Amino acid sequence: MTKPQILVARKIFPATIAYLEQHFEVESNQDDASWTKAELIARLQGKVGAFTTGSERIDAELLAACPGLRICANMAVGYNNFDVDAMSAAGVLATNAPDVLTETTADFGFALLMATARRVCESEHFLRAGLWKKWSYDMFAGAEVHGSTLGIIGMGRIGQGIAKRGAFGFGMNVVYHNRSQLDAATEAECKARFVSKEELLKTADHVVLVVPYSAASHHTIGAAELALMQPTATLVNIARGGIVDDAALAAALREGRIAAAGLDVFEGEPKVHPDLLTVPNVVLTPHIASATVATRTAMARLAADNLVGFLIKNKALTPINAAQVASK
Ligand code: 8YV
Repeated sequence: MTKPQILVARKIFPATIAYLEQHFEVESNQDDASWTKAELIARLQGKVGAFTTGSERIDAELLAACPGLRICANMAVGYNNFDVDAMSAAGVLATNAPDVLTETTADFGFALLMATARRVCESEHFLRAGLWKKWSYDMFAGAEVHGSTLGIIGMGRIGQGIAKRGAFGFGMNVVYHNRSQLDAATEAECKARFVSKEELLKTADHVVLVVPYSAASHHTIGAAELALMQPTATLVNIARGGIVDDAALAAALREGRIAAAGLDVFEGEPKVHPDLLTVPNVVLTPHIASATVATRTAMARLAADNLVGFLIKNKALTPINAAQVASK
């Protein structure tokens, strides 16, 4: 019997490819670069499934050009690369990779918060440049973390992980803002208090962004929101590029309107706004919040299992639009 054909849009673990090859005829991207949309469409011809990694845009134009496609499995919890309405209309299942990355991503959020508040990268560059000649009372004096106020915007699974680290690990006073308030039991588990976005921005010593990207969350933090923050406050973005207005942030950092920022995601990444590259008080990392070997392996396996589950066993593990596709 011939196996169903699938496409793996980016280079991934050889073990994941080997696993997929047990079930499918697999064409996979072996290049370090991503394919253009035209290349992706060309390679999707004849394929019933696509393994995507969070950056391939799956929209009405692509779906119309690939009528045989039945599922796209994202190796990412975020799925703003999917036009889910267009996928549902075309009867194409969308799946993501939640849960397996929650704790690892929360760890990284905290790593970035610590590095930002305590000026870890700035001081390391100073040392490497041979500039450390003497002790000085205010050398790289940063912002206190323990006992300070942590403000989390976006209180999903990862936001809750960060809240627990802050509250129980560092004795922080945790406030959060979210589309809807969490139930009392979850709030107690996280030791976190719901506040308005405005109150959070005005009172938090450290603001961490963990909201999914959508048209509604575009520029959740822009010039107006930065103006509400304290000049001693720090901002961390591990959510998505586009949640922060990077140009406005670079200006606020340069002018000392906030103390520092830690960014793992950028508008238009892998390009980074040039102004962010020239301000010293920002820690910049290349979208690696989920990047441990174990977690990336688990994410790849879950995306692969969604393809196997849906195309072979008729049931995906973590579908996004199962009901809409079933009703087609
Ligand atoms: C991914 C992420 O590594 O899961 C997400 O939403 O942002 C990261 O964990 C990224 O999308 C590339 O796969």
